[in-house]
Amino acid sequence: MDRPHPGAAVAAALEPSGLVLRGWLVAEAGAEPLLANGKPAKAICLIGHLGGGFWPVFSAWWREHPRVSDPLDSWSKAVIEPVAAEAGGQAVFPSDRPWHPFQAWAMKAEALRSSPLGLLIHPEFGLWHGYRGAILFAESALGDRVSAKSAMVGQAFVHPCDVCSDKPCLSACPVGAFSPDGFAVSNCRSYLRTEDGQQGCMASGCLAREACPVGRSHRYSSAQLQFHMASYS
Ligand code: B12
Ligand code: SF4
Ligand code: SF4
Repeated sequence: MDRPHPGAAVAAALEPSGLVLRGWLVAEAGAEPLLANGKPAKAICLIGHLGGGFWPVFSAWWREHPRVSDPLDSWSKAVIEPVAAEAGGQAVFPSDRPWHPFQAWAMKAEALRSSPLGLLIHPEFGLWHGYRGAILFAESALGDRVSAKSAMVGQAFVHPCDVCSDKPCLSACPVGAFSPDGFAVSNCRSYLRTEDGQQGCMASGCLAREACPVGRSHRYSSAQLQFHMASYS
């Protein structure tokens, strides 16, 4: 007999952290991530945030652990690893090498699409969301049984960027880092080291991300934006 689906228990266990269960997918045959026992994972449960709801919880934890390295990654592990163990799965994280394809997973779990910036855009939360981990499971039925119910999967989906004729995100970057060839990381990072960059994007967040009109009410706080920019630059 099937064991009870762990989805509801995972979602409930995450609640105090401000993180949310973002969705489920069945691992692609031939591209399954491996479990610690060397066997392929069959179902993947994605965990992340919609808006900055987790920030106050993380900030309080960080004040109590001021010397920890990579604070957001460390907090994510402290939150998600026990939830994964209780659910009978194995936690993996976006910053761990080799990188797991979190964005490719997310496009299957939630039917999201890529924006011209490389970030996935959510119809309600815009560019203001991200991923903090995933739980891998050995049983494919878990993914099947929930992905069929996932809110956006299989429904008519209007990609916000398709109906955004002006695309202000593409003209907002002071060094034109976004082009059809991709994201010029070195142009961006060099600019961030200048006086203008320190007072602009480093202080108030990536101007290209800021220019997007979708989901603006879910924009991160200044403290969160500064934290992400400092970790990225
Ligand atoms: C390497 C990396 C970067 C690199 C290079 C990005 C690149 N050119 O590919 C750098 C350091 C530049 C970067 C920057 C940022 N990143 Co980044 N990054 C990653 C990381 C760790 C690996 C990406 C990867 O190669 N995966 C392996 C391939 C096989 O997986 P994939 O899903 O199939 O690959 C997709 C991406 O590579 C994507 N992609 C291609 N070009 C670009 C360009 C950018 C800017 C991004 C974000 C993605 C992207 O397209 C692929 C197909 O979907 C992921 C986490 C992860 N494990 O995926 C985060 C991730 C993609 N990054 C993320 C974010 C938020 C950012 C930043 C906004 C951080 C910040 N400042 O807040 C910045 C954006 C730049 C800016 N100006 O602010 C988020 C995206 C969330 C979302 N809404 O989609 C992720 C998923 C991390 C997370 N914890 O959620 N990032
Ligand atoms: S500004 Fe328009 S094109 Fe750019 S990310 Fe937002 S919706 Fe998409
Ligand atoms: S952080 Fe600033 S320089 Fe870098 S891509 Fe965004 S707008 Fe351009």
